Amino acid sequence: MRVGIVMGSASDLATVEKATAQLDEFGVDYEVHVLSAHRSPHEAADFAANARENGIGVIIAAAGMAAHLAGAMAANTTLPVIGIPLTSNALDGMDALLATVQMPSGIPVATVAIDGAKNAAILAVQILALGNEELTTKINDHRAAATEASLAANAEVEAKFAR
Ligand code: RP5
Repeated sequence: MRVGIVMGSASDLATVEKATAQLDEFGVDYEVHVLSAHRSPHEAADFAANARENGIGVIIAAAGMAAHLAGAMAANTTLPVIGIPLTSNALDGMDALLATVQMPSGIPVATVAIDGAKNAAILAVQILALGNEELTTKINDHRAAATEASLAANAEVEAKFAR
């Protein structure tokens, strides 16, 4: 199954590419689209409604400002939807964070941090890894590497301040 990635504007691409880079690292297939809850609402709804039959297992939706894209995806599919609220000039991403995270009961969006594209990709892979041994191994190896890097940093800092 692929990850379906949508963003509200081509101006969101630089952040979204942190997610695609992470998916490339895992060797997980994806497709990427610019679809807007406000500028192309019908196309966005069609994408979500047809995603499952088009082989998509998880949707990642990135948007800034009045960020309704992830919610619009979730409204039109029962696939898991991960929302990435994006920073914008006026409110530093708080606008998008609240718009993405505050979904009404019954229509969930798993919201990652503001600009948290890398975590969105990791979470998408964790979801796809359910029932997929090869991906489970990759995600566990990735976690082990993060632990190793953190412990190595700890050793370095402890050594620097050792008395
Ligand atoms: C949102 O509005 C997009 O996701 C983008 O983050 C923001 C600004 O879009 P542009 O005016 O740069 O196209 O819908």
